[in-house]
Amino acid sequence: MRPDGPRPTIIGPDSGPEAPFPLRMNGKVVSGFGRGSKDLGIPTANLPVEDVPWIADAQSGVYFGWAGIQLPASHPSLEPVPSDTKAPPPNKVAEGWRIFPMVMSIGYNPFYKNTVRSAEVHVMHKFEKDFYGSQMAISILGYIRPEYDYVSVESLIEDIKTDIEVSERSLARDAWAKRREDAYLWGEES
Ligand code: ADP
Ligand code: RBF
Ligand code: MG
Repeated sequence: MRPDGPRPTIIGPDSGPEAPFPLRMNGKVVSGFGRGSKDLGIPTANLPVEDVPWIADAQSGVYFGWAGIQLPASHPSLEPVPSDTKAPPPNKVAEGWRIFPMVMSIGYNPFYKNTVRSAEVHVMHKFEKDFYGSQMAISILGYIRPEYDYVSVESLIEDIKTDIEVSERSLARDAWAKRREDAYLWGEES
């Protein structure tokens, strides 16, 4: 159960992410349990975990970092980006790649008692439409907290909203913001 008391408001040192981060994974967005948007009002893009070498050893919990998504040419959220944008570079922007801050959970959703480990990413951006099947690449830069069971769905939602704020604040620092220039985020293997 979630412990009482205040939570840290920022994660990690100002100098930037520390080992074992960044942890990276990519894949095509798949269907999840169908309750992120319905129960919580917080959609999560689920990624397959089968081929991620580090995932079995990763601590279950809430993480944050940057996400690259390749949106299809028909996607209504595919706004033009300024031509001097470095991340992604112009040729990758033309291929539909965009970068956003993200917060995610890796684990078993103890509130819902899942039996399989999942990796699900909430992207801090308002999308006009789903992007199931899109290629997504993420760079995880820090660990926020363990996953808890909660007394109510409202208290789970409240903690996720705090996770979003903590992530945005943490990523806003220069050494953390710079990590959006990681080529892994626009589909280049590393
Ligand atoms: P599922 O259980 O299938 O994962 P969700 O209710 O969690 O369903 O919704 C997730 C889907 O919503 C994602 O796969 C994606 O296509 C879409 N989506 C829309 N906005 C977002 C967002 N900001 N972050 C993550 N996914 C989003
Ligand atoms: N589920 C839990 O059972 N306990 C948690 O502490 C928890 N924290 C989460 C934090 C974030 C930032 C996100 C995006 C999800 C979290 N979830 C947690 C998962 C949530 O239950 C799940 O996204 C929905 O059930 C949809 O699959
Ligand atoms: Mg989901």
